[in-house]
Amino acid sequence: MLFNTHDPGKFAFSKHYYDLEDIKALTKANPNNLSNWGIIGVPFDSTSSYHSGSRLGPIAIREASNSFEKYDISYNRELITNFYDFGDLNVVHGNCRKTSENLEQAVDELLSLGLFPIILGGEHSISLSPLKSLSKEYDINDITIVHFDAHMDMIDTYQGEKCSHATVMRRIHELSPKKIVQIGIRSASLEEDNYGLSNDNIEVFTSNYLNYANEHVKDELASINGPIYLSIDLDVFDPIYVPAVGNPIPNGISPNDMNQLLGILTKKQIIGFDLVELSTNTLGDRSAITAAKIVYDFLTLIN
Ligand SMILES: [Mn+2]
Repeated sequence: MLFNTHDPGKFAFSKHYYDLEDIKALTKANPNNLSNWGIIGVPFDSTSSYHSGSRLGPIAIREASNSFEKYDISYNRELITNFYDFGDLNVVHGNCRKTSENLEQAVDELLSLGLFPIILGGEHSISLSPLKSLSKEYDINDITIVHFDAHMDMIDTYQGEKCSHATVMRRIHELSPKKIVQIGIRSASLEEDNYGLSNDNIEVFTSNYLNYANEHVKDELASINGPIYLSIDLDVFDPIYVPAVGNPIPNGISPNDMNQLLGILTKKQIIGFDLVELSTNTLGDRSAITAAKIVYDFLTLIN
């Protein structure tokens, strides 16, 4: 089966494809063009520890995407980026490692087509696989991870598991990236805080810091050189905007904060992007619409 996925519908404005060779020919003609993207949903939530339900995240995001116009008046831009929605990964519920292996293979296939990955969660454990895939094409020591989250996700083992939504940034840090920049953090264990403080290549901006000293974050993002992997846990938002997440925490960032920072990041060399932890079974709810808008804004701005 293609990408080991099934098809629950497409993200709005996804290009149709009839033949993978057509996609390859198109991306080969523009080898340095960072505007060719492939979407894969990962409906996996087996390591969720509070609100489960993010297995329905990809379907809720796609459904909400149909509420937007192709032209974005606030950016004065049309969504013209070339992207293909390949449906949802066939996950192995209850098995984080096997699901991660399936996802790594699927992202390998995306990269071989010349497409950069957009991964829709699912919970946060899914972020490790795209980075493992990308590190086969890029030097991992050159990649900066920009991580929006209420939580550091730097625990070594959580509930006895190395593969978990709560340990994913620790696993990514162990791959030796250039730097991990964490934005919106307002929940961590002492172990995680100490780990962050004892590693020079982990930069943590707490939620208060973001709210009251926004220029520091903007300057940090503007100064990044080289490839960037972007991981957005939707719990980075204040629950007033995005309540339907696995682990909501008060005092988060606003959609306006995200717009400003996305505007800076999309001028950089982003090579992969994931959006995780949407946990809703209500079509069209505000959390799903905010999630879909981030993907839509990303695709509008990245080209
Ligand atoms: Mn989180």
